Amino acid sequence: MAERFYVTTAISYPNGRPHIGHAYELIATDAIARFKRLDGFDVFFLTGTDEHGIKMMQTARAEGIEPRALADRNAAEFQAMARALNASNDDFIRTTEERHRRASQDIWNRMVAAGDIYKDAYTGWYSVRDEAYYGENETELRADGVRYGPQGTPVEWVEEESYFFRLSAFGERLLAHYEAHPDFIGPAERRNEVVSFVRSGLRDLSVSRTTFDWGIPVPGDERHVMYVWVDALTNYLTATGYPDGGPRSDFWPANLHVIGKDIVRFHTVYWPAFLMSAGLPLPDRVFAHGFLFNRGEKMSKSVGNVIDPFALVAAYGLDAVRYFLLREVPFGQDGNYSHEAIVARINGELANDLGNLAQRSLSMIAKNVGGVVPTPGAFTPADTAMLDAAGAVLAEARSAMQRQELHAVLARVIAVVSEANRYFAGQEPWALRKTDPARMETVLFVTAETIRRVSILLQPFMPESAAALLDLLGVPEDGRSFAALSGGAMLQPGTALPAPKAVFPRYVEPES
Ligand code: ME8
Repeated sequence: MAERFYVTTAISYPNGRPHIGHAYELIATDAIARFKRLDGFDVFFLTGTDEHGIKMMQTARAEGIEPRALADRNAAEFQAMARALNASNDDFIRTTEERHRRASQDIWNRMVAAGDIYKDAYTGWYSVRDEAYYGENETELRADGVRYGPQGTPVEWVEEESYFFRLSAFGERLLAHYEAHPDFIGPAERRNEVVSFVRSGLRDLSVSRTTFDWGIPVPGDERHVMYVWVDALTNYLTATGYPDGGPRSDFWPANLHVIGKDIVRFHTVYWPAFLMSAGLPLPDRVFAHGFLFNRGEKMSKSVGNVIDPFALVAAYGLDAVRYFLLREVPFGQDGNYSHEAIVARINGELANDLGNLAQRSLSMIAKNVGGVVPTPGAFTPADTAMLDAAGAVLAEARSAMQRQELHAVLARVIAVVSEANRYFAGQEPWALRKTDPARMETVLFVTAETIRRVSILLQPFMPESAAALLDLLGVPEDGRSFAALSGGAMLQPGTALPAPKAVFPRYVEPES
C-alpha cells in the first residue's frame, strides 16, 4: 500500500480577501502535495479558513454584519482562490463547521483530563491582529503613545477570568523533542529562535475568553469561548476525522505543516504542547516560509500595495505566477516581487529557454520526421551525457523536497533545460537534415526525451503547462508519474504527435 503523506497550509483568517501571501503559501504547498502524489504517495492536502476570534468579530462589527456572514463571504473567496490557483487540496476546512467544534472540545477535554487546564484571571497584553498574548518584556511603548508587540502590531491590556493551559510544564519536554527530532522545525534559523524562546522559560497560556462569544464554547463552562489558536491549530486533527475516526484517521500525525514565519511559535511550541497534553502524536515537521514584499515594502491596506492574486493570474497567467513565486524566492526566505522580475522569468526561462526549445525541436519533428517520435540510432557520448543529466534530477529533487527547497528543484530543472539548449545548438540538427538525417533523428529524439523528463518534473509547479508539453510529446496519462523517470522509460519511437504549438508565450506589455 502507498505510503501516506499529510500536508497542510495554515488556515487563513477570512477577515479580508485573500492576498498574495496566502496565494504563495497555497501554491508552494500544492507543489509539495503534487510532487508527493507523482512520487507514489497517498497524499492528503488540507487548507481552509480560521473563522473565530476577536479579529473576525471586530472586522464584522466595523462592516455592520455578523461574523458568520463575514466568514461566509470571504471563505468563498479563499475557495475561489484555491480553484483559480489550481490547488489540488483534498479538503477545505472551515473552523465554524460542526465537525470542528467536536474536535476542539474533545482535545480540550483531554487537556483537562491530563490536569493541564485550570481557571484563573488573565492580566496582560494581547494583540488582536496577531491573536496573541505577549509578555510585557516583548512589547514596547513607542513615541506615538501606542504599545506594540514583537510583530509590530498594537497590543491592548486585558483583564478577565480565563482558563489557562499549563504551558510552563512543557518546556523540558519540548526541548527534548526538538533535540530528538532535529527536523521538527525548518529552516534552521526558525528552529534556533524557537529553541532559545523555549529555553528562556514558558509562561502558562490563557486559553479562553469571556468578553466575546465568537468562538467555540468551553465544554462545561459556556461563558467562555476557547482562545482562537486552540481551535485553529486543532483544524489539522479535525480534517482527519478526529475524534470520530473514519477513512482519513490514519493520516494523523501530519507529515508537514507549511506556515509563514510569523506563526512559528504557535505551531512549534503551543501545538506540540497541546498534543503532548492530549496524549496525541506530534506532526513530523513544521516548515516556515518567508514573507513576500512588494518591491521591498510590506503589503498593507493603508499603503494600497496589496496584490490581489486573481489580478496577478489574469495579468501573467497562472503557471507563470506559480513558477515565478517558487523559482524567484528561496523557500524559507523573504522575497520580493515586481512586474519586471516576473516578466524577466517569463520571457527568459519559460519562453526563451524551455518554450523555444520545445517549439523548435517539435516543429523540426513535425516537418522532417513525419510528426512522430523520432527513432534514435546509437547514442554518442554527448547524447548519453544529456540524457543522464536529465535523469539525475529526480534524486536531487527528492532530496531537496525533503527540506522544502522548492527553488532548488526548479533551479536544477532549469539548469537541465539550459544544458539541452546548448546540446541542441551544438548538435545543429537543422544542418544534419541534409548531411545525416539518421543522426538528426537521434538528436531530435534526445532533445524530445529530455523535454519529457523535464516536463514530468515540472508538473508539481506548472501543472497545466507541463501537461501541455507532455501532450505534445504524446506521453500517455499513465506515463506521467515519477515512476516514468526510471527503469529505462523513454519516449516510444513512432508514436504519432499532435501539431506543435507554443506552450510558453512571451509576455508583451499591453498597449496603454
Ligand atoms: O496567521 N507573505 O492567518 P493569516 C507570505 N489564521 N506569507 C504570508 C504573508 C505574506 N505577506 N502574509 C500572511 C493566520 N502570510 C492564522 C493561521 S493556522 C492554525 C492559523 C501567511 O490569514 C501567514 O504567515 O494571517 C500564514 O501562514 C498564512 O499566510 C495565513 O495568514
